Amino acid sequence: MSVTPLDGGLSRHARKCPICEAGCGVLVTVDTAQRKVIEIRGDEADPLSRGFVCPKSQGMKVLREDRDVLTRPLRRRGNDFEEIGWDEAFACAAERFKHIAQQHGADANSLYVGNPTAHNPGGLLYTLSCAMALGTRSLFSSTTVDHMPKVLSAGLMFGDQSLIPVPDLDRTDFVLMLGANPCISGGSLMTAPGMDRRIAEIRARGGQVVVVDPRRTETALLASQHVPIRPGADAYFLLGLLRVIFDEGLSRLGRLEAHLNGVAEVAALARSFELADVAEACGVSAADITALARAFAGAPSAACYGRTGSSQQLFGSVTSWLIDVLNAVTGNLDRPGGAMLPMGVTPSIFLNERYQQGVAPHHRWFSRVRGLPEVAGQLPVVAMAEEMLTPGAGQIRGLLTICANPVLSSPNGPRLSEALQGLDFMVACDIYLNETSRHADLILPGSGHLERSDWPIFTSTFQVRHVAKWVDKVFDPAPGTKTDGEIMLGLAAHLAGTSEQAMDDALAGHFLQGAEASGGLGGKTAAEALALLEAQKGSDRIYEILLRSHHFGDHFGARPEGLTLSKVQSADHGVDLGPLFERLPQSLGTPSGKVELAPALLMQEVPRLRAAIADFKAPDRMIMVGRRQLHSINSWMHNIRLLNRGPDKCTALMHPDDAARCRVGTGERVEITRGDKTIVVPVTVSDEIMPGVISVPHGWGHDAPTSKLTYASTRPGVNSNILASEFDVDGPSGNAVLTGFPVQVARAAEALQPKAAA
Ligand SMILES: Nc1nc2c(c(=O)[nH]1)N[C@H]1C(S)=C(S)[C@@H](COP(=O)(O)OP(=O)(O)OC[C@H]3O[C@@H](n4cnc5c(=O)[nH]c(N)nc54)[C@H](O)[C@@H]3O)O[C@H]1N2
Ligand SMILES: Nc1nc2c(c(=O)[nH]1)N[C@H]1C(S)=C(S)[C@@H](COP(=O)(O)OP(=O)(O)OC[C@H]3O[C@@H](n4cnc5c(=O)[nH]c(N)nc54)[C@H](O)[C@@H]3O)O[C@H]1N2
Ligand code: SF4
Ligand SMILES: [Mo]
Repeated sequence: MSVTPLDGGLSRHARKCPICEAGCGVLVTVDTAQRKVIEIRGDEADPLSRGFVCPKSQGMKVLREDRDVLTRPLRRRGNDFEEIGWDEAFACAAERFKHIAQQHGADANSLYVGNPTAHNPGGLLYTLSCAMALGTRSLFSSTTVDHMPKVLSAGLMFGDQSLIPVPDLDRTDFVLMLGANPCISGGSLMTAPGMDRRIAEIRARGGQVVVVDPRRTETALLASQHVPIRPGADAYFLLGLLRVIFDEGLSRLGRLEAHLNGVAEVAALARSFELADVAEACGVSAADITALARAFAGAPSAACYGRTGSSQQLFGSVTSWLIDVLNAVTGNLDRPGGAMLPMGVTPSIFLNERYQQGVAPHHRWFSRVRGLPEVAGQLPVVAMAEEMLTPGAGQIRGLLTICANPVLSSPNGPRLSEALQGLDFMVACDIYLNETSRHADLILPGSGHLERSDWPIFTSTFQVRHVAKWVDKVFDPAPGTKTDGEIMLGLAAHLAGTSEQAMDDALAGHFLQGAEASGGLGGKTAAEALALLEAQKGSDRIYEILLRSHHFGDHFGARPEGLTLSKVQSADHGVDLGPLFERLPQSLGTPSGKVELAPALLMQEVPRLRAAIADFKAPDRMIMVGRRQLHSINSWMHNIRLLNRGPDKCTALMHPDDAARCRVGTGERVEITRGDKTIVVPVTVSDEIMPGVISVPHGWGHDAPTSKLTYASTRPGVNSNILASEFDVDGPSGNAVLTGFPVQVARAAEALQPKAAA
């Protein structure tokens, strides 16, 4: 097992860090009797992270020491909160949600699933139970401020939203990276911890890494080349690359040639844009685009990869799509060293819909007020406030959040704050009383990260190498506390009016039936397989079902060499199952059975793209982008002094030319204005950002009056999303536009203090 006894009552536990998608292997030394963490360091033996960790790994220790972290359920009492018991909390929540549903219909209750849920197996699984028990279509998640464009384009191109191509980093000769900074972010939709080392390895074997980003990022500094690009203009850049590739006859369809639909259409599309025009729009010269196209197409293998910067923009869906068109037409889709489709040790269980009887898993219904589209069963977060504030049939009156802080993470937080305040009832499953949870009637805090078992529930299908890993809890939950999984299961059971065991069995049964239908039970029935399970309940039982019935599993005895729960549990640092392998055309879910390179829904965006080119060519204002920071994640971890000391981190990066024009220097403040909204932020002057662009990190603005973030509130920063507009969306996916919008920047009047956040 993954525990090593040490002297002095200490023991060392192999774990995975639960903070971000990288999921680095860590060794955690603890004093079990004292329930104290002594040390956390990287696990050299982890096949994916090979010893790498970032400073946030210390979160598992320091969060335990943060007195603001909640441990007991809280119920609103006037402007304050009081502690209550779990049973009372569940009963109250169920009664209020049921009352809303009875009065106004099931859709009047809503659910918002935030980012840390993705690294929290119990939390995510039993949130699905809650969603089923609520029976609402008012489902939201951070996906629509993040990667919904990629989910949509994967669904359209491959017929399965979970088939998101990942660069085969260990074998590639060329990576073209758009709008990603994995050396800080840890990598996203690409589980590849330790990117510094991986980039060095690619370069050491003669390969190239090219980073396309308005900022000379930490990743760009390690890359072979940095290409500054005008924010929001990636689609033009990609069209330029494609134009050169088709004009110069560099396209190679390769193994998948007979399985690609729409090659002629995308060639015609690329040729309908002039290279000089797209070059001017994106700010990358025609000569540079030409050289990059030749290098990409000519490399023995290459992968184009885009992340949040390419997704949270006005043409996020088109950009996400064209990235994989580029991979496909250069023969790099689904080939070693190219952009591959990880099988996953467990299948994707969230955002994983396929076409069913020809019906696409998107645009099946639309939001009530603005008619924004559903994708993957979810409505866009940008519609949430108006659905709560606009009276009429279908108005949202109840909300359950888990691991979410949309008041800071989504556009126009102040309006969302107002909407949350007006709800009939709100429950927040969160460890802090913060900008969002302060609006709740009940706050239900989950116990610490080390008090739950863990496995990569969300990232298994994004790993650059197949690795099975399951880690045990280190501490038993303290008396009177519950894990997020237990909280969501308890809530779901109360909502459904059944026992937790029955609710848990129902979810296990759901996955067993799915496995039976897909042939993963080795000919056994769901009931027979259930009897063979080693884990008797909870999220580990579901892990076992998913593991054993999927590709690498033992199919419940039918393939004895395959993985079982105990085999994975006995591998301290994870089971290395080797490199990615080809999956197409077998895995396609499109009605045609082919890769669709020119989906109609995305081709319809072309006129809009063409019309917008003039705006990009002649920007008359500064353009705003975001910036992730090593020591925090989105809107949280700012309350931890150890991670958030030193100079102010919430600063606007400006190029020296722009700073000179505005007459500001480092440390002085600018007003950044968009329409009737203004924020005031101190400046950091640096030529790492390209001229004309200003970068402000998101997730700050911890000065809400009734939150309890003792340290963070002493250095609150400003909520940059006050300037993001809920009316700015990527049409096909409904994703928020968080990068690449125009703002006005001026030196702040001396008397101005930073403006309050939501
Ligand atoms: N301007 C701008 N805005 C952005 C982005 C951007 O790049 N620019 N990025 C967007 C992206 S990609 C994302 S994913 C979203 C994220 O946005 P959200 O998912 O809405 O929020 P987070 O900031 O991740 O907040 C996580 C919440 O979970 C709580 N929490 C942390 N750990 C646990 C736990 O173990 N259990 C429980 N119960 N609660 C926990 C924290 O206290 C916090 O309240 O932000 C988006 N917003
Ligand atoms: N330390 C830390 N790690 C994190 C997070 C965090 O907040 N902090 N958040 C986690 C989450 S939720 C996610 S989704 C991932 C995100 O992972 P990444 O997407 O790798 O993270 P970012 O650092 O936001 O990288 C986006 C880059 O896009 C650039 N950019 C902005 N606009 C454009 C544009 O229009 N075009 C191009 N080409 N580039 C553009 C930005 O300058 C930035 O460098 O990170 C995760 N990891
Ligand atoms: S990159 Fe940092 S935060 Fe992310 S999993 Fe690794 S150690 Fe944890
Ligand atoms: Mo994200």
